[in-house]
Amino acid sequence: IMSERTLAIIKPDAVGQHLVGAIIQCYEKAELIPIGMKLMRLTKAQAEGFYYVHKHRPFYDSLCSFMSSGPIVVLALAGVNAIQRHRDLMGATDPAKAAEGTIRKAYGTDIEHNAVHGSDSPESAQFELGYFFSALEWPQR
Ligand code: IDP
Ligand code: MG
Repeated sequence: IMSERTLAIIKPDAVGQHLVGAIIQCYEKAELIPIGMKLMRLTKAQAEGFYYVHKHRPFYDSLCSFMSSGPIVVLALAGVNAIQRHRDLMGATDPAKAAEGTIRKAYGTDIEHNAVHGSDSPESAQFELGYFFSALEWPQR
């Protein structure tokens, strides 16, 4: 499979615990190379727009409050098979069920406060990258 792009978010729990550097190091060690990166704080409406696919889930309101509760770091990562390899590196949604060596196992707190987000398919990666990055922001490299 060719090099592809995926969207990663270092969530407010992890930024608040000063884990930004440690988590970016995990991406780089896994050859998931940052090609876009920004620190920002979402409004609740912006979080709701990002997670609209979960609109009917019971955890949607709580999730969107959490995601707008503090700063996040949003990254575009590039690499071979980046979407699936990033999901594998993140680990299971619930940190208690995540495998040893994954980011959520190391840095997640609970099923909501689980340190990181990652696109789960080419379709979601396209939507999510476009939600945060404009075409003009990609470096030529
Ligand atoms: P994912 O992040 O592993 O793809 P999703 O099912 O897409 O998991 O859920 C999106 C986010 O919603 C999760 O990362 C987590 O923060 C939160 N979440 C998922 N399931 C629950 C739950 O059962 N209770 C509370 N929060 C949840
Ligand atoms: Mg998901």
